[in-house]
Amino acid sequence: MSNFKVGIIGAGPSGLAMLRAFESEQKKGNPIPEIKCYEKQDNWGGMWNYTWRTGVGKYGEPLHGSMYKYLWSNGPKECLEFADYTFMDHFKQPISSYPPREVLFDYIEGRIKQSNARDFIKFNTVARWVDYVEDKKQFRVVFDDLVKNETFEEYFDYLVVGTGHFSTPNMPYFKGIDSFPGTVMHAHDFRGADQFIDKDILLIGSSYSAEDIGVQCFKHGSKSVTISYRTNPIGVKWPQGIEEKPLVTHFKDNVAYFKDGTKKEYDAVVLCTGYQHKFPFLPDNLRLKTKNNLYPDNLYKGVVFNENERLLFLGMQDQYYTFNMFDTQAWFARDYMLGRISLPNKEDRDMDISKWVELEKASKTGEEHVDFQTDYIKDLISMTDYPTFDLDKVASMFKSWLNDKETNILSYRDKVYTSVMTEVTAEEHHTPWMKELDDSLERYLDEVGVDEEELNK
Ligand code: FAD
Ligand code: NA7
Repeated sequence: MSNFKVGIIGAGPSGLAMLRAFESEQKKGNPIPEIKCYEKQDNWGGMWNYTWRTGVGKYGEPLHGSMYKYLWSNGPKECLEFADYTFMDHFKQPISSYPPREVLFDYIEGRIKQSNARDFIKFNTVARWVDYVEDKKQFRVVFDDLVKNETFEEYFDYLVVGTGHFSTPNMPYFKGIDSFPGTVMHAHDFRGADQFIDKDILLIGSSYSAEDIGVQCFKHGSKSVTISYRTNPIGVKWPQGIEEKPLVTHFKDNVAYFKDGTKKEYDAVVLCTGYQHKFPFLPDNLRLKTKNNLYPDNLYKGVVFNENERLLFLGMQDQYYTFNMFDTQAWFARDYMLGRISLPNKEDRDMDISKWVELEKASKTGEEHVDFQTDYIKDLISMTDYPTFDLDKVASMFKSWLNDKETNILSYRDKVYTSVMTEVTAEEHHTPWMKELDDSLERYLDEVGVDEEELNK
């Protein structure tokens, strides 16, 4: 064992990628440091670990989960596939390109279950506070064991933060919303469309959450869906029943007034206004301060905190790529901690960061953003032994996906893509997505779809 100690906060896909990276090193017979991972929920999987709860969890902690029932992957699974554990490795048969949440959870869990990673994770344990102890060159981390209701501390030479950034809502105020008589919630608390059946629903925001919650509510039977945008509309061809309007100016009772002078009555408002990067356990000098960007400032290679290079962050970017990007970051983080990758001096790191930040600023379209993140991952992969894969092909799948959504937002999930890892083409799901109301793993793997009569309705 290498004689240093690594603390990982969070056992979502990013934290698990870190554990996997060290495991792959250990399997080669190489020494690894002492590792401990702390997770505030009672299971791994991060966002993919669905909870019915809202507000606070069992132990009174702010609830992490923002996922909801009937959530299906919003991008092709072929774009997020692990290079070292493919969908074929896990399911042993081709599956569709857009699986539901439970299926993706199963896949994430399948890889990590192959190792003894669970032994390294302490669940129901929340990181409360971190100090950097300069003379020891270590982090002192204060944790709460939520089950025992006990506080304890640990020291680490490196600290890896993988706590996600789609959990703490950004909740803007709109004049008059305080007296809106119906439901008002943030997307973080949305748990499924059931309560919005036959309702007129207003979604504020024009990104992934607004698009997906809007389409789900339409699918499950909302009377009407309005999506209100601040800067740009989503701009796809919407079916009758979903419309986009410019920003709400104010509310009066149950009526929303919009910038274009129109107004409409609503039963419910869902704020799909994004999330804050929030690290209540980090002091000011160790805190990453960023909006939801493709290249957060102050992170060298998107991972190493530039003010204290023993503090690492995983998964803090806005995401086209997800699971495989977290892997490439974790492999980079591992090799850096093992001393195989040396850091340039701070001035050169600043220059490297600025280069990426400027490149992001210059990229405007969805396609350019895909290219940006692809180049970022290529850069990371070139530095480690993470199995390389055809990133240009993945980028072109992302671009087709963007196009598929524009062509038909209701059926893009019926498309199939080919894995660059296995060259296996996905199987069409047995039921068109718009007709599939059951998102369980059991139903998904069932070979029988809805009957013809249902389909033709
Ligand atoms: P998370 O998954 O958020 O995990 C962070 C973990 O850290 C959690 O388990 C949390 O409990 C733990 N934690 C937080 N604070 C503490 C603390 N103080 N102490 C201890 N533990 C702590 N991605 C896709 O690829 N496809 C999709 O279709 C998709 N849909 C999404 C839909 C929604 C509604 C949301 C919110 C996200 C979606 N994502 C999707 C993105 C998703 O966030 C990533 O796939 C992935 O879960 C990010 O992994 P992570 O480990 O970085 O963060
Ligand atoms: P995003 O992608 O960060 O988008 C946030 C959206 O909220 C975006 O359209 C913003 O508009 C809008 N926003 C933010 N503040 C306001 C205010 N004050 N008024 C109106 N609109 C506002 O978050 P999402 O929740 O959509 O997606 C996050 C993840 O969840 C994603 O990875 C998914 O997979 C699921 P802007 O364009 O900035 O004007």
